[in-house]
Amino acid sequence: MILVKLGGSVITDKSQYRRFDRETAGRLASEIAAAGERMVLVHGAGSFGHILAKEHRLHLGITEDAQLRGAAEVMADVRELDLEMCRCLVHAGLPVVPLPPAACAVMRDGALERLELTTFLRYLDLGMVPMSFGDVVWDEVRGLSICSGDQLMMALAKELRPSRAIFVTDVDGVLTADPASDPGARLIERVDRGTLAALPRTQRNVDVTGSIYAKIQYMIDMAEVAGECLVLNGKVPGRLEAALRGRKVVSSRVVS
Ligand code: IP8
Repeated sequence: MILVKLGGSVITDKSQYRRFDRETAGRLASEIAAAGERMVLVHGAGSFGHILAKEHRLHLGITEDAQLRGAAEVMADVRELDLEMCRCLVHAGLPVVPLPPAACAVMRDGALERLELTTFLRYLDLGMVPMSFGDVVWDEVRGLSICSGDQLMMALAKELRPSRAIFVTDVDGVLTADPASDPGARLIERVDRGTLAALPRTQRNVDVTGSIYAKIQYMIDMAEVAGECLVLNGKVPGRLEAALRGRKVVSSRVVS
């Protein structure tokens, strides 16, 4: 079984509110369908989630009623993105089933406390492809929290023990620097805890679900429970499909 996260940076234009990248998403859907593997999918929120979530400070918990309206807007937006992604996958011939975290997860002080895995397994066993996504979820302490696609990946990997976990992003993998400010940024082919400590602390957009360092930390933890953990560039045609088929591609391999 393979776990795949389609990052928000690859299926949306993160600089423009609610801008879906239909061309890339459609091509990735075809690559996923062509690989024909048993899979669970997760996608990020990109510009359908992070911009408004930050504006309404949803990542800090609920302290005023007005935030509830903001939360509802974000939830509606990420569901629209999910619907777009589902349509691309169905069009490519994949029997995808959307599983929104707000209906099958519980958070505790920002951490993903519980995820209803039975639901994922039932659809997976039926031959369908469960797909979840970054969402706003009920939190026992904060009222509401942001549940990221990375938190979902970790929870799914712990239980499902995938042979491979693939993070699809808009760069070749984990780089030595931010390519937007440093054209000399190089790909790090093997990422471990030491790599994380050595990375420079400068970056462009810090999401409501944390920096690139937090994301790499999740991947390193995931490498303990997945056979192999890869980060690759979904903007380059063919890379995801090749990786799904077990071929060697330009990517970072994350190890624990
Ligand atoms: O894009 C964030 O999920 P991510 C979810 O996987 C929201 O970090 C609602 C911003």
